[in-house]
Amino acid sequence: MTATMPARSAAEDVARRLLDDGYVVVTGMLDAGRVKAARDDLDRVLAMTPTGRNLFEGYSTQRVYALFAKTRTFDEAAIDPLVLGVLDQVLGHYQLSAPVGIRIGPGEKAQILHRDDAIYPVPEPHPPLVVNTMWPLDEFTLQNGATRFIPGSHDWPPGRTPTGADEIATAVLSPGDVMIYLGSLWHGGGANSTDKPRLGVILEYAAGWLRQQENHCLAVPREVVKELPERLQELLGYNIYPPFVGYVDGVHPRKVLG
Ligand SMILES: O=C(O)CCC(=O)C(=O)O
Repeated sequence: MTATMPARSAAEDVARRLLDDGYVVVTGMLDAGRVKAARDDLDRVLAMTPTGRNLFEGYSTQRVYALFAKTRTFDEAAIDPLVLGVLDQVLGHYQLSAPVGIRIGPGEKAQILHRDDAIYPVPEPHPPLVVNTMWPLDEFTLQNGATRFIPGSHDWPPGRTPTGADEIATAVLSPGDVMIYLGSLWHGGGANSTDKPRLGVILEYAAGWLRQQENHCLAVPREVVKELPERLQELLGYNIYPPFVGYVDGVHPRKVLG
């Protein structure tokens, strides 16, 4: 059982729990209507989405990349005030890095445990660089591929790696919850031994001075971006890291949106 906090919690309290434990689960973030709308729309997208190309993606798992080009159902979640309040405290200046819908299919094996921030060649220990959010759209259970993670592993000394199954916890979550976890927390998708897929969406954020994992300025058509809330435009990359990292022809990138 994973300890939880309610959606009415103060961002400072959620951020403290995140920094202390490496993860925090907040309940009641999406109501049933929003969960259903997101599921239905992602089902439409998933009907056109191939399965993974390697063990990390999972050969029985589908991944919806370029998420904000394909569905409008996570626009609000991406700029949820509580989530952004937590990110303000933990990352300071940040952007969306990897927003991905992940449907783990029946028979999928457990994904290798990893740290999301390990893709950046920054020597350890370092301040938080990456914060991920997992939004389950199905019940996440031990059997159907709930995210696995190692509590406290965000604080491990440099070079320590996972050693055994006994240290791994399972994120048993319900649709409407969000699990927020540091990029330094060891985690991975679970094995799905049921006959039904498990759907969740990760919205991963990274410090504003890093390169985003997905190049949203190319992945999301500009005509689509123009219609989005300004904060979401900024998070997709139409922003600068002060004083001017990310400029376009000498000006702020929001100017290209007109
Ligand atoms: O699907 C999950 O539960 C986690 C997936 C994950 O960590 C990843 O693909 O990087």
